[in-house]
Amino acid sequence: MRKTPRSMRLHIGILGRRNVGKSSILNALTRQYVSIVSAVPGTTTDPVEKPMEFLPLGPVLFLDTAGLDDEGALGVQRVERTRALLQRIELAVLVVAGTWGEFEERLLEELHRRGTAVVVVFNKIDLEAPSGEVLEVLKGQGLPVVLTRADTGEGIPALREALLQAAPPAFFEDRPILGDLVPPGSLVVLVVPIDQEAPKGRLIMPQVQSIRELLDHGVRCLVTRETSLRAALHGLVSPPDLVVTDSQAFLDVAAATPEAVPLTSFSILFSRYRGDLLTQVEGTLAIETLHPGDRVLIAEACSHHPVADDIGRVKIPRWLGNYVGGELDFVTVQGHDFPEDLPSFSLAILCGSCTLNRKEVLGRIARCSAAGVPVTNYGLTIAYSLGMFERALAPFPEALELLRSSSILPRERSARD
Ligand SMILES: Nc1nc2c(ncn2[C@@H]2O[C@H](COP(=O)(O)OP(=O)(O)O)[C@@H](O)[C@H]2O)c(=O)[nH]1
Ligand code: SF4
Ligand SMILES: [Mg+2]
Repeated sequence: MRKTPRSMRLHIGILGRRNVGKSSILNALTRQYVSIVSAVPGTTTDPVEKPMEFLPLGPVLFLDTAGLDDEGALGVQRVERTRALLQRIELAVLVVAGTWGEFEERLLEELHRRGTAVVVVFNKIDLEAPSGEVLEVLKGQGLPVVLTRADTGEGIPALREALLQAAPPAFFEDRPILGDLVPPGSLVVLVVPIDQEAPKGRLIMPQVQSIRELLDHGVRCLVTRETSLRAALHGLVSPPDLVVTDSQAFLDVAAATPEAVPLTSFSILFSRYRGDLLTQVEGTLAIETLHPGDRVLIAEACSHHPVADDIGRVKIPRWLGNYVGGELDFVTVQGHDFPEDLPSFSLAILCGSCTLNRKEVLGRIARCSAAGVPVTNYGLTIAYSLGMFERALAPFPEALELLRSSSILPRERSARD
């Protein structure tokens, strides 16, 4: 991700008068000392640019600016430089401390004129809270408003979520599912079990989308059931470059696939495509610290009718319970329901979320993160509890790096019953 070019990153500008806490907000959001904070107005002179992998949005470029109310000959130059930045900013954080005035009103008008998405932040709420009247007017205009104390971090998780919600929809489109994992001309084997969960007469969307994307990228693609995988692999003159399976067939497929061939699941591909793979890999590691009786949330994005050996109601509870060494307290929600009492859960497991768009999935991940609840998904949970987490992450070097640098090591055992 560090290689993402600047132009592809969402440009988030932090704007407002001098000394309202813009640099402090940037530092709190990034949890780094990126920009100098000082009680002396006008400390940030040249705009500070910080490219980073920002959860939950992904690759962004933060632009911390000099106050737009700077004075004097130098001050005027700084204001001009900041104004020039306005045309690059796609999402503006308009920071106010205390009173919303003429200055903020004009800045907001200019941002609207440019079509820039805006989140309003009232900072320094320990010193002065915004008036209820102003809040109502701003919210009445449909503007997201967040109250923060940048020096203590209060309100920063809410600001993260507001940024996610306000980000332009185009930012969430056009991510690859798997076409970028292998070069054109290579061969990918897709393993599709035809079991009682498979819909009659068709394939499901993640499978269809994967096939189409591979074709678009000039990659050859072989689709087979898990029962025919060995024969299919045997018939090839050289091993495939990647195998992708339905998570439920992981063990059989892993047994049939040579160790040297990268293997993953559709659901793990979807964690990267629709959600945030690295956050969910980190969340999966929390399985290691689960105890029997802990509450685990299973959040399915659609309201499909559960079948006898349902993945979310039967298989995952069984595999995870086996791994943990006792029964867990599972709560299942479906569709757009998402529980209010999130902090009571020790782990949240999202389904493949094939019916949600990326923004919604990132919203769920952000809500869990803000509540301090580790969050994972079906494929990652299954791979982990079946003792093949590292293998299932083979196609994603960054995820492997994260796993290897973690202090938690998955046990070398499987929950297979
Ligand atoms: N009391 C209080 N002080 C804050 C808060 N946020 C920032 N500050 C302080 O306000 C001063 C200006 O902050 P800075 O981030 O440099 O403002 P900028 O000029 O807008 O970038 C510094 O002394 C910060 O420590 C807050 O929420 N409450
Ligand atoms: S939305 Fe979730 S539960 Fe529904 S079909 Fe897709 S992955 Fe399965
Ligand atoms: Mg500053």
